[in-house]
Amino acid sequence: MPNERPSGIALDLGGTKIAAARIRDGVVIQRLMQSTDGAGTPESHVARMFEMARDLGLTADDRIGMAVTGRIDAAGFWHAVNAATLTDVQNANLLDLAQTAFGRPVPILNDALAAALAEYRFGAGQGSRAMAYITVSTGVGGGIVMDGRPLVTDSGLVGHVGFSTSRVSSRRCGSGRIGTVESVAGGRAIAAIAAGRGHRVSTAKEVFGHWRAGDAWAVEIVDTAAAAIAELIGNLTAILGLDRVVLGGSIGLADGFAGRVRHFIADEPVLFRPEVTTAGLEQDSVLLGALVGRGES
Ligand code: ADP
Ligand code: BMX
Repeated sequence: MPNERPSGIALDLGGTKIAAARIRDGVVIQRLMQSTDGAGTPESHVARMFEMARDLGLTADDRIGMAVTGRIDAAGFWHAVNAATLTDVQNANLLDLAQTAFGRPVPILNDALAAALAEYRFGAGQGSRAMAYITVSTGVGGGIVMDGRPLVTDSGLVGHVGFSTSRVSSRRCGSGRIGTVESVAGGRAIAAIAAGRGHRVSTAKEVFGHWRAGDAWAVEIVDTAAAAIAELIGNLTAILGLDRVVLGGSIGLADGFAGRVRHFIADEPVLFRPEVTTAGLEQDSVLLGALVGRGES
């Protein structure tokens, strides 16, 4: 797999925010951010990303890479798995929409898979033989790289680890599954759990503010999320024989969160405890991965 340091414009559409960046030789030199319209149509999401690329000085020669939350199938169709995150994205021909808007082919990847690829090549995944990247962000997503190769399937569902279940959850999530990791550890879920218990917060970031202040209710919610992620890591290790897990996303990268995940992993037998690190590229993993792609072109 080539370790070329990419240049061009990278787009990262998550459940909460859209990031767009101009990258030169693997370094983000300019970045724009907007909030995601969860009710937007596929066309409107692509139009927003195009405007952001234009604001970064898009030229006809720029290479573009796009990574999005949701499942991308082999034909380049885009589907929200958690239908509550993007309420109007099902079976949309993203490959075609992006190519039409940008006037050139645009490689498209799931956001967590993109980040996994970038971390494997340039970040905290280097040298791993069996690595999972887990994003704890609006949802909980994943990308898996085995012996240097990403796990991919025609459905694009592989790696959607947030939709596996956890002992500490009984909530239904927007995938329709009950007791998922995402329904207890994703940012949307953390905010909804807190609000449902009567706390005056509307985002996970605010819950983390209370957690830092030592408020017992927030400690309980954040620890439950961390325990679910630790359990997920144990489960994935049993299935895939992971030697390393890289945590990303704004919650995965939040100061102290990885420490709580490691605290709960310590309860697992040693065989089920891979090395757990945070993303070496921090918030840039998805952007870099979007641009570098799977490396087959
Ligand atoms: P996206 O899911 O769009 O890729 P993020 O990785 O930023 O975006 O994840 C968004 C979630 O992270 C939201 O639920 C938000 O409230 C939460 N969040 C953002 N910043 C922080 C922070 N510093 N600490 C904890 N949670 C955060
Ligand atoms: C969800 C799922 C994944 C995504 C993950 C992280 C949807 C819309 N998204 O599990 O495809 O990789 O969230 O995405 O079904 P983010 O929005 O939290 O960055």
